[in-house]
Amino acid sequence: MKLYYSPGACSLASHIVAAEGGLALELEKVDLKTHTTETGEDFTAINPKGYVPALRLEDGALLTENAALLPYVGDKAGLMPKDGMARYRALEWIGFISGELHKNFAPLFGGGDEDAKAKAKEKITARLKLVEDKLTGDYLMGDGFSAPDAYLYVILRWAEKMKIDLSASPRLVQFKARMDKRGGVQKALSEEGLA
Ligand SMILES: N[C@@H](CCC(=O)N[C@@H](CS)C(=O)NCC(=O)O)C(=O)O
Repeated sequence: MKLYYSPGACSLASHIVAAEGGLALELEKVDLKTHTTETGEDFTAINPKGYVPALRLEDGALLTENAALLPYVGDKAGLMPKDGMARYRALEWIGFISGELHKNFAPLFGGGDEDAKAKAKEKITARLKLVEDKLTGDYLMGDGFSAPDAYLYVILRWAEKMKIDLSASPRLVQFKARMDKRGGVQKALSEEGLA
């Protein structure tokens, strides 16, 4: 499998899951400004959506969208609940993180005006508090790490970078510190040149 990624972007989540599961993963960095990959390919010819993550599968097909990659890589890594209600809960987390957290960073990363940025920060803070209230174990699905945790971790890295106030969410702060120490997280960060 080959992951098209940009350092620290949402593609880091699937990268972490693969690293945590010990999966062999080829990496190709994408410059999101020029839409060129590190081997000089036109990324829009590879993925017409123009954004990461994109995963080249063993059969040559391309899979996109965090909501598809995280369960896919998670299943291969044994880090996604296989069936029953737990699987739907994990998908519920991935959907929430994608639609309600990730998307709200757009004004902060995309050069929105000050008002839009302040509103986005307010929304993200409130939605992270919802996660805080549900986080009763060490990880989103309880005591063990699973694929949605990697996505939440990426969001918390962004929140830190954007100086989003997490004082009302101490369990999330502890979760981030717990994730920072995991071997797969450190491996993925180092492979992306972030540690
Ligand atoms: N709907 C996509 C969104 C992915 C996304 O927002 N990717 C960002 C990096 S975190 C990106 O590549 N942005 C560059 C662009 O949109 O041109 C998904 O969930 O996979």
